[in-house]
Amino acid sequence: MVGEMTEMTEPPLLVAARGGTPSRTPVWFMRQAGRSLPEYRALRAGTAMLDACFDPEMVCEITMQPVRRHDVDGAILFSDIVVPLKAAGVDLDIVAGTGPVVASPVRTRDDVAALPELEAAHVRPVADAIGLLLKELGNVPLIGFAGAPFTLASYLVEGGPSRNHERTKALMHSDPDLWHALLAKIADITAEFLRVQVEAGVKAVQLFDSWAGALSERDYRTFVLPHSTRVLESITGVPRIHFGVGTTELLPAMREAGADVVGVDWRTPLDVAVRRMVQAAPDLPPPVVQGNLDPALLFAGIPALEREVDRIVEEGKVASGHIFNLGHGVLPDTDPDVITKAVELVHRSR
Ligand code: 1CP
Repeated sequence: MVGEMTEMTEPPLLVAARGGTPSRTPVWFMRQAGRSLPEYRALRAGTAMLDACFDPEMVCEITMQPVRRHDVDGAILFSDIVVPLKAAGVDLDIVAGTGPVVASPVRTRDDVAALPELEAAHVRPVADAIGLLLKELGNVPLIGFAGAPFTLASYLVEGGPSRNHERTKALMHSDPDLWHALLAKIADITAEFLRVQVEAGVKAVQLFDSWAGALSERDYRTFVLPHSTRVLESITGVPRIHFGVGTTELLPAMREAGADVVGVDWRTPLDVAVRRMVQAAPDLPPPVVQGNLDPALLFAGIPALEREVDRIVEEGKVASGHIFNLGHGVLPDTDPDVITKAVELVHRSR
């Protein structure tokens, strides 16, 4: 009886994440909070991004805004991948229009040795925000997240956003020992940040390795996979989503890292993505996938959007479960009403 009750009320996102059959296709959008919404811009006016991330009431309100508007099946915690670095004491800022900028890039043995450790107390405001959110969200699951070691290393080594990640790749290949020491330290920070979020009550976590697609599969396996694996394996009790952009070649390896759900960008059709992962691991059931509408399609008009949603839902059927999402984050100029419409279309599709 208790089991039946739990089954009945388990949110579609969590049912899909464990490979069950949800009552409707669950959908949420990466960067649904804090990008395209006028109510977000109004609330954030006059507050620096990182100050907002350490203000529990503001984090709670910004996280709730897209949930109220769009009827999405998941809430993504409003934060940023550099929050745990900042909290631990790394001198960095998020510059509007640019992104994270690190005051002293990390490139030498001394720089790596000087990287601080993250303690739970450093990110207490994030845990407090999660506490507030659990009271507001009802049955909608809260998704916590962190940046994966490679993507965070890229910001630390380059000193900011980078197109080619040349200093990062140079460090990786010229001094592998130093590289692994750096990634091990970041993995500790990431694992602790996720542990705090799970303990505070998030119902799923996503590891964002946004820039992993810049790597060959060989380099990914040698220099990144062991560290992302350690992070994902440290998380127990909630589903783990593993996402990157441009990762067509990396999907089997990203699954191997210990993901319950593999995020797929818009370049690879979901059925092709699933087939690749099944071929690489024929003894496992097909994976659960998340994705993969091209964020630009939210500008293409409703008929085109509807066709794409139907195609993606259909292609997702070969997976063990499908959480609908974009293939990357919501673009800043997206019309919020189109996002609401996309959610409706996903929920209506079958
Ligand atoms: O839905 C949400 O918006 C939730 C909050 C969220 C998330 C999940 C933010 C707020 N950032 C992130 C993750 C994040 N941050 C990623 C991984 C996801 C992705 O690939 O999009 C990355 C790579 C970052 C780094 C970052 N932070 C960038 C990208 C820079 C680059 O290298 O191109 C930027 C612009 C930021 C700042 C940022 N983060 C979030 C917001 C709302 C903003 C803009 C703040 C401002 O400029 O005032």
